[in-house]
Amino acid sequence: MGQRGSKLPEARIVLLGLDNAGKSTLLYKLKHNACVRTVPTIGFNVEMVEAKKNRKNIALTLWDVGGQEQMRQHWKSFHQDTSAIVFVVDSSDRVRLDEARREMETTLRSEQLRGRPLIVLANKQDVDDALTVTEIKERFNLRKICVGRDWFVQPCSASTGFGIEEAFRRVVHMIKFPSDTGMKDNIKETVHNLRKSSRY
Ligand code: G3D
Ligand code: MG
Repeated sequence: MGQRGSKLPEARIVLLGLDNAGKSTLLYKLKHNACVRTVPTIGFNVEMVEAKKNRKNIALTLWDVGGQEQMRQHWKSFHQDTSAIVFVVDSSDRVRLDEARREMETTLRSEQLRGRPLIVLANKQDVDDALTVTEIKERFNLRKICVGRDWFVQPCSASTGFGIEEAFRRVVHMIKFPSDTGMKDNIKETVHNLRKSSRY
């Protein structure tokens, strides 16, 4: 397994979803248990959190990738060595649900993400009339598009913290570690490649 400065087995988790879905709010809620005022993410944020899997400590590297249209072409740069995909949906935004579904479908077609577990976070459940988990499962046709991988939909609110711990317990439970040989220390490498391939 990959070992970084922390000397813990490490798994890379990628947070994807449209801009405004709540990815950065979620990341900082999880990392600092704080409600951080976010600005649209230009590029990405990355944080490491520790967790326990099978009674062993592990480190999760969480990549929060900007969701604006011009950033989505770079999402695939984050696919390599990813142990699980967390796709954040703004459940209160019915207008952009189809756009979110299309982006999720594109993501799931990635060869590098084949068989990786998918955790869909039905975020913003604190908003009145937010789509329910059942509605999201149906609108995204998850049963069909997730054939061949484990998947789960977790209702949550990144603002209030509702459902966040459960979501990440689920992520830890579902992740698969890359094989020893396939694992690279790729924070530096990914940053380097992204700088090369984009303007930010
Ligand atoms: P992104 O990183 O996916 O682009 P952000 O999204 O984390 O920047 O959040 C976008 C906006 O949604 C922010 O509001 C943030 O406070 C809000 N938000 C995130 N999660 C929730 C949630 O669970 N419930 C509610 N009600 N709002 C949420 P602003 O107003 O700063 O743009
Ligand atoms: Mg963001």
